[in-house]
Amino acid sequence: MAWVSSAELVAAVSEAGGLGIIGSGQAPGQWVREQVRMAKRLTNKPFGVNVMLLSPYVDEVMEIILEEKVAVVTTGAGNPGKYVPSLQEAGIRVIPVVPSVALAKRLVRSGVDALIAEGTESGGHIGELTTMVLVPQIVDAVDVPVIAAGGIADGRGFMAALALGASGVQMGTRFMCAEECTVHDKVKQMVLKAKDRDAIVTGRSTGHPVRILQNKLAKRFIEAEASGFSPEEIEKLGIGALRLAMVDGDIEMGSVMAGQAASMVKRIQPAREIIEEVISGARSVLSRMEDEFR
Ligand code: TUI
Repeated sequence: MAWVSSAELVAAVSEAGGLGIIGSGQAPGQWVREQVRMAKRLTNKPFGVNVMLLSPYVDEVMEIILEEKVAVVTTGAGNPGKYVPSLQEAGIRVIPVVPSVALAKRLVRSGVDALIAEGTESGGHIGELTTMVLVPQIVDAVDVPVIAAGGIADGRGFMAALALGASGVQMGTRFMCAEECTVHDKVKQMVLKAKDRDAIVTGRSTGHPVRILQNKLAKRFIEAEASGFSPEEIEKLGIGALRLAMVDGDIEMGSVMAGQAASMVKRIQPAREIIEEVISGARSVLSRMEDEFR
């Protein structure tokens, strides 16, 4: 959620009973420090930072997280094993995103506190497996809490994740249309208009598949891949494109990373209302299930 999940949204989510996570993406350390400090001013509740392990700034971002004593670190796009001991010595909980059982097992051996099992329904950089098959397999393979992510946007998805054995859920796309989310309004409008098949995968040939909403940039990616461009040339198309969409509001040539659940997002509303709707939706599922099994 780089350029999407910043201090205002993070504080609102944590204030409402969730755990807000700052998306640090490829931002320099100083930006991360400012966001952490702003979140601390806006809430006394715990929050986290997501570290994107392909970022050129990963080491300085980790240093700043240690200095600022953030409560929780989640990681994406790689194996965070070498950072686990120093984070944990500082009392920081480490919760990596994993796309496979093999990486889940390896990271549990390195002592992580929990895992996020993220299915291919998610936005941004994705793995191959769906949430439906990934979550139960990781739950069976490890003895730490598993948080489900990918395609979860309401109380039904939340309850489905619990049914698969998850201890909680991570939701990104649904919060793109939170009032407190500082993403450009054109991006929010694009998410609201998205249909079921609009969140497509680009860049498979590069080894870094990325799910984005259909636009001119997505078409360029598809054409470049079909005409046999090299992985380096294809990756070049994406450089700077995330910021271009999320901050500058260029929804044609920018990379509007969003998950398949984009089409389930119906309105702009406060983060607190999103969380309350998910919980009340989950309660309705539970009472319907109880009736069905009586
Ligand atoms: O990281 C994400 N989502 C992201 S990162 C990102 S920036 C980016 N842009 C272009 C190319 C690559 C990254 C945009 N969205 N989600 C968490 C996530 N992590 N999804 C999948 C993974 C993952 C993949 C491979 C985690 C670990 C992994 O390990 C490989 C290994 O080293 O064993």
